[in-house]
Amino acid sequence: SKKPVRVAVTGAAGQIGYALLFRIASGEMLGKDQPVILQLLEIPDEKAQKALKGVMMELEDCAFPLLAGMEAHSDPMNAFKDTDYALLVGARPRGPGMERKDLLAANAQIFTAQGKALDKVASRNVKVLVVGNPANTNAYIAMKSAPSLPRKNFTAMLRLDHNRALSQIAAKTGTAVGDIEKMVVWGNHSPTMYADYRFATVNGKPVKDMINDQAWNKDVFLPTVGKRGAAIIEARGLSSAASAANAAIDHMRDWALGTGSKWVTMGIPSDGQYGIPKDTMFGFPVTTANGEYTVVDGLPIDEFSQERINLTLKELQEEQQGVAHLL
Ligand code: NAX
Repeated sequence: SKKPVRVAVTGAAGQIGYALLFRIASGEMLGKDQPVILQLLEIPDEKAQKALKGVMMELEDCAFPLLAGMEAHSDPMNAFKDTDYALLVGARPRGPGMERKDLLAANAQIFTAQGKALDKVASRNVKVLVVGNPANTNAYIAMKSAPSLPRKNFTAMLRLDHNRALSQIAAKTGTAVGDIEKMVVWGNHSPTMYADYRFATVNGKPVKDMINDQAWNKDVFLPTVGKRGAAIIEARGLSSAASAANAAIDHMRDWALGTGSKWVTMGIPSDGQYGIPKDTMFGFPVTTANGEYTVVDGLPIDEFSQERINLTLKELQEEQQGVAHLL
């Protein structure tokens, strides 16, 4: 049987953690033949550590055959030791009266420390996914704080936006979500993201021809996908957790195991594609194979799309400038 791999998860006692860990341990992320060792990180706070122990008790009680080990940590230098995968879920939420720049600064502190720890102790091939918000900028900070690791190892989660877009298109066109291909979400994981179905097909037929309604795109589809997180909070009284965990599983599984020719969206450091400045952590269409992703390059960008891409890029650049002095 395969040698176990190490999977670090931060914010492990939080709501996304609770929807995520059981699926990793059951093999849904890395395959039903891949044993995993979970290296779980929470803040040193007594309540958080105690809650983490409770989650670990439940993981034990599942008797997952693939769960080869489990550790609780409060220091990233221990949690990230030799880790092959790191899912950075924990982040500082916006508190009452907290300004955007305070939120950025609080998270910059967390992700600088975690980036440095990954740099020192993680596997040199570690695959990092940042879920904690602001996800793109947190991933950017971690990447910049880990200069000895390849830049391409750092990614941000746009997959929830991608999956939300797929479901909206399936509902609109009356088709099966699994038959839709070539969806793209450009930019930041925020309401400025640009979900783009211009290239999407259902069983080979162009989605654009099936919808052919630019007003629906602009006035219904984009706001629905962009504000879906807020709609979930409004309905559930809590932010998206199971769907976020599901997206994290999709992202890591596709990165690790490959998509073939299927397009998926990942937030990755730009190499300059589509005029996005180098290192900007930006949602791009990618395909994956052999543990590596490749940007789907050379797609035509029309005027409307360029405007939307510029808007989400501008927001990301402002976020990055907001933390530049902390790096
Ligand atoms: P919770 O507040 O339920 O859990 C977060 C957990 O992280 C807490 O247990 C907290 O103690 C822990 N934590 C905080 N700082 C930490 C640190 N420095 N090291 C280790 N652990 C730390 O939040 P949850 O609903 O699980 O959401 C987690 C993050 O995901 C939030 O930042 C949230 O905004 C973000 N999301 C990102 C999404 C995306 O698509 N990229 C979608 C869902 C979600 O909103």
